[in-house]
Amino acid sequence: MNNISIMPLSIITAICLMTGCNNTTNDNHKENKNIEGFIQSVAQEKRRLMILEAQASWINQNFINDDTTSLAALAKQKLIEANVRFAMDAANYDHITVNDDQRRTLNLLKQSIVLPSPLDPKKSKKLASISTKMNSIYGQGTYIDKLGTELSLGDMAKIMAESRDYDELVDIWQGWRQISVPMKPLYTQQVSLANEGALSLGYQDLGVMWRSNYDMPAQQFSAALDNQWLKIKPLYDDLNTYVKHKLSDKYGKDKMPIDGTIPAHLLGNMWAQSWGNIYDLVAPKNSDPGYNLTAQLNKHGYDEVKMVKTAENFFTSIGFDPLPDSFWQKSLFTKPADRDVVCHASAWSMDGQDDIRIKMCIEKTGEDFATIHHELGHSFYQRAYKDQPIFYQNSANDGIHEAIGDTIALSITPKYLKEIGIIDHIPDESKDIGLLMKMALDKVAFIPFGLLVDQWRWQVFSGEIKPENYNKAWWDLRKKYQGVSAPVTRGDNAFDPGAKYHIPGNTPYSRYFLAHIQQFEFHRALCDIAGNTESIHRCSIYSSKAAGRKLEQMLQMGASQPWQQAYKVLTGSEKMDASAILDYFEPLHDWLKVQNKGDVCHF
Ligand code: X8Z
Ligand code: ZN
Repeated sequence: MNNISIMPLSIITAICLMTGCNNTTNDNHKENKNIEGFIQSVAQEKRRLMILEAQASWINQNFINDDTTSLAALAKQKLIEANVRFAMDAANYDHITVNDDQRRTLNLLKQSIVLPSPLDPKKSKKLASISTKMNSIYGQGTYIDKLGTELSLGDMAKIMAESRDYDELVDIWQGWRQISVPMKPLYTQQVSLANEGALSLGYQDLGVMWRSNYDMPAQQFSAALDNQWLKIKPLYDDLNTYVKHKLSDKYGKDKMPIDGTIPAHLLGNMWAQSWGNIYDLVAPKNSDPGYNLTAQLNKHGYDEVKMVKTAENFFTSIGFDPLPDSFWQKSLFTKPADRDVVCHASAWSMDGQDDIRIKMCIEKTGEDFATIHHELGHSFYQRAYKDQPIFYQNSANDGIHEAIGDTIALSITPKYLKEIGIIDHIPDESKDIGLLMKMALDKVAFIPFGLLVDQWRWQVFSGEIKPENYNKAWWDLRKKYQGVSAPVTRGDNAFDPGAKYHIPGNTPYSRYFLAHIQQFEFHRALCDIAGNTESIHRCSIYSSKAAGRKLEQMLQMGASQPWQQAYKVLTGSEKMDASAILDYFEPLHDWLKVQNKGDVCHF
């Protein structure tokens, strides 16, 4: 390692074997000095490389072209190589007595690399270049439809949300999936290189490495996810059955047989991952809340900046400091007309300090209003932990990072919308089933998708799914967990997982599964602190300083302690608990069972 001036522990051990090394007090003191020196030099080097990588990647994703892709790949390569070296050096301290804090830092250094490369610089260069290239392919992806119109992903997302024309939806659905065909050989190569990297760090494969990042053995983590899913499955199954009947009414039994799987293009979303956009097709009679958030935002003249300002105002109402000026100057809120950008919403901390930004091609819809809150959850988290050492500048587990903004968005209730002037009347309780239905289409429908993406990836990394079966295995899992199927036969070269941002983007996905359960726990805990007396789905923590203080207390801990401790600060418990989401949706679940008249799930 270039600028780290410690003696590798392997050498210390060898010298001790020769000399006896019986002066333990002195040795422990020396080791401690060594470890502190090691940690500090790593912190310095890591910060330097992370800033360079963030800058190169920001520019690349805001101005995608061959040059920026190549520069971003270089910066990524340097960071990955350094992270792998840090992890290997950290392993040298495995059998040395260090304090708890130092042990946690060393463990984080060894575990939290998303894409480990082999040590060979040729291979690490290849890995960084493949991964940056796939990101750019995704960001530049478009589809030219039958009329010759070039459609961006945003254009297509709008059609998927709004069109009720079966054939048009099929066309758009398959059109977007053409962008991922060239990714398949790249992805296959990437799996093999990253697996080699994981192996050199002592993990069986990359999936095991990803699963080892949750303050529990990797095996236990997979079991914990399955366990949570089994609790939520009965609610999901009843929602799926109800939706299937409604789609059958709309499109006919030939297109949507009630004993079949749901064709993936009918659910209002490009990936069939959240279904809120087909609320109009499934809205419960007599219990519709009577307003449409998208329409209300437009009616009140909300533009992109006003939408972000309104979300910021929620956070400041509960006691967080406003976002810095640089956030407003440097963020990207609208899709530029003149260049390719990666539009998928993301939140960035450029320097681990105050330079925080979001990048999002905002559409003026209720859906994007919620996503803005999601992104600001990341931003306020990043700010809250900025005084932690660099190793702890992260969430307690990755699900929690994803859950914070969503937790706040659960407080976008009719009462809150009236308070800020977006709606005029609060619908009475007889309309709650409609509100819960809309929320369930977004949140409950997502849960099996949140689980299956990494089920697929873990099996790909372990070799259980071979490249020739990548696509078939993807659809097998879609069927098994979601009861969703491809609307048309997929070609031999199709690589449908690649058409989902997080596959070329290499973002682990279990985090969203966790977040969709955790956010209901956090919401319940914060509503208790805020003194809520209404049903949990009617609670908004808007303006509750007490709730904000408790939330901030957890956020400030960053990753300094096992996630169970952070959890305890907010929820009083060290365990994930699906009862919060089940309680939230209990009235809807009871209602669904009556509607389904005992019809069970058929997929
Ligand atoms: O990717 C995201 C966020 C950025 S972290 C917009 N989400 C997942 C997705 O879009 O697939 C939020 C929900 C799930
Ligand atoms: Zn996120």
